[in-house]
Amino acid sequence: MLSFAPTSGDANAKMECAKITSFPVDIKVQFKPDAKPDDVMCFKYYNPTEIIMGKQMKDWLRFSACCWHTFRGTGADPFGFPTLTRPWDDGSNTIDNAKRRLKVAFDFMDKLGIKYWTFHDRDIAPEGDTLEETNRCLDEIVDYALQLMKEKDIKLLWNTCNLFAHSRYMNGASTNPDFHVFAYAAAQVKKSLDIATKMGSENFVFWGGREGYHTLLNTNVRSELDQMAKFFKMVVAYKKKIGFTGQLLIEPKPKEPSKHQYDYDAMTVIAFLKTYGLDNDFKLNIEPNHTTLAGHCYEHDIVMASAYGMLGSVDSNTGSPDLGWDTDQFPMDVKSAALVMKTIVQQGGLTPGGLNFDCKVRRESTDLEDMLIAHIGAMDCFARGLRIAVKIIEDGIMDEAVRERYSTFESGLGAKVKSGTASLDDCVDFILKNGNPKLISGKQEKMEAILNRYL
Ligand code: XLS
Ligand code: CA
Ligand code: CA
Repeated sequence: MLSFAPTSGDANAKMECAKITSFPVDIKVQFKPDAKPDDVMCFKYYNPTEIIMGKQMKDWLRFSACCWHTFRGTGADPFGFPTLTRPWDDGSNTIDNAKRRLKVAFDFMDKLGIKYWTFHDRDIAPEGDTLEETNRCLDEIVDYALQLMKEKDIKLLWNTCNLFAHSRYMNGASTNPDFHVFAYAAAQVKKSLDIATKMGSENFVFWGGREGYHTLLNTNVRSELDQMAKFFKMVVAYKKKIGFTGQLLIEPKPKEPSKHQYDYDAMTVIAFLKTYGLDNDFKLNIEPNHTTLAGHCYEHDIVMASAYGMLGSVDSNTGSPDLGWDTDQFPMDVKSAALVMKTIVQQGGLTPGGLNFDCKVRRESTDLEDMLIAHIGAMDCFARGLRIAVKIIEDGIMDEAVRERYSTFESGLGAKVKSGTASLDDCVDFILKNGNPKLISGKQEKMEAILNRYL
């Protein structure tokens, strides 16, 4: 979600801000495999150029920092004022402030060795009173961002449109019952696709926070889903028209801010894409924080999307499964990271997608160094996850156990069923000949115990 820095009326503070053009912690984060546990300003597991399973670690992991949380987050929540004041941000809605923020952001990524970034159109540039004025601001900032990208050799993993914060989108964007709002959203997306093309973005994301409903009493769900599909068809046509080569991605989320969101989870989105004939044009950007919000385990949507060849990218964060809302925390759980990386490695990587840190430091994490520690910790967690995943894959014990579990579909009538050439009558004959099936243990505890040996 977008949040905005506090406005500072203090003229001296504003002048001090204006002088800051780099992230004010002097560091270039290094790989130190022998680091002690409390040395958290270095990587213990992430060694970007080390070759693992035929690829450099940085190419398996493709880390990206996000603008909205990391550089627009203020720590404000529905019950409390901002706690995170950043010395480079004067809180003004000006181009100068937007440029300075971006300059510091690129310096921050450079210090971490992060080679990709992501943004919403409205995080990086001020919104004006009209579409034309807003687009002018955006153009100026995009040109500036292109300079910074070149200077620091940082690429755009994806950009996206904020189609949820402005009051015009309170009833949705493409699913809005009012065509006027649909058209505004389309105009906004067109501009962002032009920007994506100009910036060489490798992907483009749609997250439909208000594409859903609060009550079915005022909602025609079929009309709204048909509208969303038409909107995406227009996007595909425009993508072809301008020659944008990036991957289009949809990001599932079950709820928040809407009570029910149409892009509920991976399988819902895949079914939507297949229903409307859009499945060759889109893949999924999976955020595990949203997966747990949908009532699944952390890696569920990553595994489901990958199983159908639809895993495009990952918003690498976590929620607190004991809560019912979207906390966007930094991913620090090694076991989850290992399971995610196992799926990613087994599908051959995420390119052109990546691991985007759609995460915010806690409201209480008020030191500037917390921003660095959070990213370093999350990068190292996924690097360790990658190392563990590769070991599990190379040993093959767990995959062999799963293969063996389905082996009765590899020969005889099982194989005929698998190839689609068997009938119900064949199955009856099989049972008459072979009698009742035996109970075969699922071996859950054995699998859990084996996994623990790798962690
Ligand atoms: C919100 C989403 C959002 C998308 C991009 O919950 O995670 O930030 O990733 O609009
Ligand atoms: Ca996200
Ligand atoms: Ca989220």
